Amino acid sequence: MEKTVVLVKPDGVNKRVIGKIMTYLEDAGFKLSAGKFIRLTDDIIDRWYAHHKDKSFFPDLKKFMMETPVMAMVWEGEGVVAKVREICGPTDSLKAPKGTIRGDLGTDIQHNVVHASEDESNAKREIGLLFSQEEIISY
Ligand code: 3AN
Repeated sequence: MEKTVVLVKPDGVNKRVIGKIMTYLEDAGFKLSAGKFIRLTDDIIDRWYAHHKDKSFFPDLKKFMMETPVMAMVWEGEGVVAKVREICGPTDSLKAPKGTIRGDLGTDIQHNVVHASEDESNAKREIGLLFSQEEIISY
């Protein structure tokens, strides 16, 4: 079954909206297959955001992602990668429509509450970076 990675970022952890975010995804019919708090390291963030490494906002992004542990989750279901991206809304919370996670709970382009894998190959890469096979359950 298709899987995707969702991170509740430090702004979401601080706002105490982890449960709300899970509810958006459960209400959409998806299944939580794994979840844990992880303190992201320098090395993981470099690999996670390799496409942003040369951007001016990267040092700030890295600092932000290390402010608290993130809640890392694997969600499963048909079409989960694209559907979860829709439920999250566009990157900039200020432009995200109401009804999306970022539109309802985010603050701006950096403080946008969640990460969701961009496509299936990134989902596999991100699962490999954060989870071992035995942490991902079927039920
Ligand atoms: P998405 O998370 O929607 O796939 P990406 O991969 O373009 O968006 O960006 C990853 C993260 O980098 C965003 N969630 C945001 O926190 C940060 N980011 C992206 N663009 C900017 C920007 N112009 N200024 C500050 N932070 C940014």
